[in-house]
Amino acid sequence: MRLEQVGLYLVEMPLVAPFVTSFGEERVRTALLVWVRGEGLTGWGECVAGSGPWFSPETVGTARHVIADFALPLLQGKDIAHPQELPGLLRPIRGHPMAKAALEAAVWDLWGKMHSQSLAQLLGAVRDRVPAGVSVGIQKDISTLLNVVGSFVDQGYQRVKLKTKPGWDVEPVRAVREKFPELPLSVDANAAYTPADLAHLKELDKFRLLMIEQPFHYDDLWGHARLARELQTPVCLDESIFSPQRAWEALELGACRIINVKQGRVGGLSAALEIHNLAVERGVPLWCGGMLETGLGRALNVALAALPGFVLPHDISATDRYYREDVAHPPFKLEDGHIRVPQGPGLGVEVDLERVVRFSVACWTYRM
Ligand code: NPQ
Ligand code: MG
Repeated sequence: MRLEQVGLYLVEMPLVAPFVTSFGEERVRTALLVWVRGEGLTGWGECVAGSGPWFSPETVGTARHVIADFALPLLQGKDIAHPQELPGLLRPIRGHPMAKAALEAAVWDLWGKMHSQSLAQLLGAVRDRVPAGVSVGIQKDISTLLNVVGSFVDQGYQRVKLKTKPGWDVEPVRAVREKFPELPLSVDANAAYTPADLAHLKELDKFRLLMIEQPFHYDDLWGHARLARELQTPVCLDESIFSPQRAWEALELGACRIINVKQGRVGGLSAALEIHNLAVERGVPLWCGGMLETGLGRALNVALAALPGFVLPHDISATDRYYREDVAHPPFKLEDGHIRVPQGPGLGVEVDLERVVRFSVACWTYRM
């Protein structure tokens, strides 16, 4: 396949409620949507980078720059035989996994449409629905938290993840555990602790958590390995795993027992498949993380989560957990605590161009 035209939309999607983590508060999700045109069809992808370098070093601005000025020239005039050729073609670019992943995602969607195959089928999915979990931001007080968690439990979410930070950890977790004794529960600190917090983190061991996600700095594999030896609660890594190589190193070091896979963070679907195969080989449980994606990124996550190695509930929620109006149709709904895997060609969702344009603050088009 030859790409004839590529385009980007920078969109600002209002969230139904502010989302607060240890790295900040988001009221609007700024996202970069990518389309690729070739063979008379259009494929779509979403870059998971945010407005600022808070979760990851990349931003929507660095991603646009790297895609437009470095990635597209590397793809110019290339006859792409399969989407899995993208990582090789983009290899000269160091870093920038989210920028590369967005282009790869759009090429997978185009490829699926060309061959009338769903992304789930192309990846080797073994499920037609995936268990939905929900990530609950930091709240203003514990009684608000209990109400928010209760509402998600009533909706059928199968696992609740509490965002934590120093000063919002043991007490909120204790309160939720007391009110919901059987709820599958985890915590995610987004790198807010340091190894000096070891004794404090050990207090979390008594709440039967499924895991503690990314307590330390993303660059600190060694610190996580030492923590993992001291805690009973399994350590899960998110920000630290930005490539298949890093996943292998983390497992070799014993830095985690569980991996949160986000295809954008690890450099694309091909890289995610590589991590998946490594994890299956080693018996390491995986789940699919979330980045407040629009319906485009959400559809891709659902397809990935349908692979055999994804065995824990995901940060894949219904569309209405984040957005009132999404750029893709139909919205994802919770059915018996699960999200159904799209069956149509490629991502299996319809892009609503009117909404893309309405939410966009800038767009760019490139002739290849
Ligand atoms: C996590 N996601 O697992 C991330 C963190 C996160 C669902 O908890 C803009 C860009 C907003 C990136 C909000 C969830 C974000 C973001 C949260 C990442 O760590
Ligand atoms: Mg996380």
